Amino acid sequence: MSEKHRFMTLGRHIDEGEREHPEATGDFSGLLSDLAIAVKMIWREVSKAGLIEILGATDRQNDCGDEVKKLDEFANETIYRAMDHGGHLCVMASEESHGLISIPDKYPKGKYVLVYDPIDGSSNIDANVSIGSIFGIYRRITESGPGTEADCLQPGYKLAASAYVIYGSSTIFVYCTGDGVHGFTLDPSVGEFLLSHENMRIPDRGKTYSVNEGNYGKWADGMRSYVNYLKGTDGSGRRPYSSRYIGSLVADFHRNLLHGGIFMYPGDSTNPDGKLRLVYECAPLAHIVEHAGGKASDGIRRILDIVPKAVHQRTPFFIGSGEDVSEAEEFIQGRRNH
Ligand code: P6P
Repeated sequence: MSEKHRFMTLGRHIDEGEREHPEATGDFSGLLSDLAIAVKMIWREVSKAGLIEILGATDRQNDCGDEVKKLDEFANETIYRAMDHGGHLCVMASEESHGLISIPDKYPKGKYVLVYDPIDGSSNIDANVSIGSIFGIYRRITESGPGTEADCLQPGYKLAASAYVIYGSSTIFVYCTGDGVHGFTLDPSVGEFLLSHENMRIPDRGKTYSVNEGNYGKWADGMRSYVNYLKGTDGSGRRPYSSRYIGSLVADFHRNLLHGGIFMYPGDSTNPDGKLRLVYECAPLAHIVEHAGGKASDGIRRILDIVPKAVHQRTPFFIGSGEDVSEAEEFIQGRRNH
């Protein structure tokens, strides 16, 4: 890493990015900085989750039918409170909120939209497995006033920024504003995210695949053929891939982004659209992986081209190294069977 970047904080990186865009008003940088503060507050609770009464479940299910953990609720509230008064946003949408999240009347409405999964993989927190947060930021398409559903249902190629945080052995904030993908590792001793992964690029092909093979019996033939091909059990005699599945989307994605590979959550006979959510999980990660040289599709269409019809809409999801995702598409589409 260059000397200049040895102590590059997330805040400075955001500001330098703004200076490279003379038309920038500081609004976007302010939004990203507010988000970084919210993430640090979530990290503080996640890092103590085993020590204080924030583990366990609430008595609620979210709109996706998932059991709401206390940490989900805390993270959702923390992001909302950090972001609702800065004047950068006109509306928000979250996995943990049934409808749209309005900006209170007393606060100014901004020109951006925030869609987010506050804590993804929270069922893993009591097992001390890495979990994550996922964010997407759009420019509003309505003129003024409170944002609407149309502002939240934009295709992913219109994302102005995307980010994820992985709360693991270290906490890393990875973001993309269209000018490369950059990772910052939290130094708890100073409370700053420091640049640790500059210009992240995913290898064109990996050696690992991530999928819940417990669903094998429910998959379509193309999906089964592809996984058999990866495992070398299709008689091709090729060198098999290794299976790596944490069961925490951000953790599986982050590993594949660093080392190459493919993550898959396909549709199946009981859930034709799979489990993962297009707007606030798949599209932001697809934005990141494409800017890192990778690929993301639903098996047929580019994720970023899909126009959402509903905030909590699910989609089959194939994301990672470009050559691996393209190969998966050949099998899924029946253009190849070994
Ligand atoms: P399964 C966690 O609950 C999550 O939403 C993602 O983080 C993860 O990739 C997926 O679900 C795991 O789902 O059905 O394999 O347990």
